[in-house]
Amino acid sequence: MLIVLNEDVDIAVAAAKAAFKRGSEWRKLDASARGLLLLKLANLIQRDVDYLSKLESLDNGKTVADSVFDIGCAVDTFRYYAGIADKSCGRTIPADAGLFSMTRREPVGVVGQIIPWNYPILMLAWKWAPALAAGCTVVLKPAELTPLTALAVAALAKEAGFPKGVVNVVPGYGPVAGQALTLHNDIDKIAFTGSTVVGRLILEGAAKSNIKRISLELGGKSPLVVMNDANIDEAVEIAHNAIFANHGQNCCAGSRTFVQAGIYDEFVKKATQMAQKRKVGDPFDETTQQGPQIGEIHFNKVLRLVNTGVKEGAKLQTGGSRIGKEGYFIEPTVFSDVSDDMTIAKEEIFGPVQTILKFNTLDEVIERANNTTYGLAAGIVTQNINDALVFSQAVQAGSVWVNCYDAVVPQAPFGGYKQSGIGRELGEEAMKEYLEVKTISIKL
Ligand code: TAP
Repeated sequence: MLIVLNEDVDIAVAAAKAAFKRGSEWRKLDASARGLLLLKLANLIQRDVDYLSKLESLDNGKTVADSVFDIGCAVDTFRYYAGIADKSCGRTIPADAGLFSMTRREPVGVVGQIIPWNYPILMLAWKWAPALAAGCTVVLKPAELTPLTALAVAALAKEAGFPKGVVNVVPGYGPVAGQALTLHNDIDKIAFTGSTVVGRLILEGAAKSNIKRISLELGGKSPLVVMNDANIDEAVEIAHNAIFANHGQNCCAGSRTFVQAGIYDEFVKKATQMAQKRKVGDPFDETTQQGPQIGEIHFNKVLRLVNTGVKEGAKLQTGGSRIGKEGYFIEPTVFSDVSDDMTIAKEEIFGPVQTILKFNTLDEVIERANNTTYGLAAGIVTQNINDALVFSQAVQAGSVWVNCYDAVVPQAPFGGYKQSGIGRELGEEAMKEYLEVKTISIKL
């Protein structure tokens, strides 16, 4: 049933607007005091990790161990932004015409934040921490499939002492609550993570309303390149985790595994064996590595793409089917003999499906790696620093990992080239996404 939530959105936006008003308790706080509030929130999340991780797994289906890991990353993110809240400096500028010119960085204002279901608490942290450090107020719409931990963390924000109206959560459906935020004239910026299709709608909404600022973190079809000189066991493990982590429901998943011809057959054999060992089942069982996919629609999409892979001639090495009759469990799946024109090499599957492609030279693989509308991440496994640097410079991706994958940390920016997004999350770059630059010039 669709519940019309525009009224709720209006109430939340009005609260956020009032909290942002000049002279409000929030606006009067020193930047360092905002940092202290973020630190308190981080500590409260850490205090409640047991409860929050179980709630996250109940809602999302990821293993409790994965939830605990995500929450640790969320805590680190809040702590990082707590530390830089009061380090956002302007400049003095050697301006013409005898002017004394300087810049100030000021919060954008009321921010609408729309997040997906794959990392609920972590995406919340990536959105709230830089926005609040910058001095904005926020209205968050969590994914309708996973709203529970956002509500629990909002209660912790209250306990931490954030003033009334600074932090707001409005659960609701995307085309209703999400769209209402996107079109709202009192929202100064939307930060969005999710599909490229909805990212486009967000841009349209901004254009149709008040030209609000936009940052987008969208999909990917990220290449992971394994060179002949790689330690094959390490490479197989890196590639396995790059695609199977979080059930493959990961925007920067290494979803095109390019392996050089000299080690291709051995790599496929070992990758298949590793996938077969992956334990799928109850997320609350400590030995489980992979729980169910998020829901029926997504589960069917993954299986449909697997069938397309078979029909288009890729070689199914293992997996490819549902496990059991209940729940949305999918066998860890490995395809070899995948070519660039196949649907499974082009479309984001967002599931536990590894596609292994063969290449001969570095120049060839760079060309093929870049032959996509996406550009979120890329990786290379090699012992040759030259090859690693040539690839890192040539590949069109916001993050490049050498001899590792998915190494995302709060200090370093993350985001997409091309249709994988606009703007950056994490690091100082993310805070800039929530700040306007004001130039003040004084005639001397
Ligand atoms: P989206 O549909 O993009 O959902 C992401 C968020 O946007 C959710 O909160 C969603 O609300 C909301 N939304 C949906 N329609 C909207 C609209 N018209 N206006 C404003 N907000 C709207 O992604 P999904 O359905 O969760 O997954 C679809 C595909 O997106 C996946 O298969 C995957 O390829 C990709 N995806 C990418 C990422 C990342 S991290 N880049 C994350 C998740 C999914 P609801 O709660 O109602 O859906």
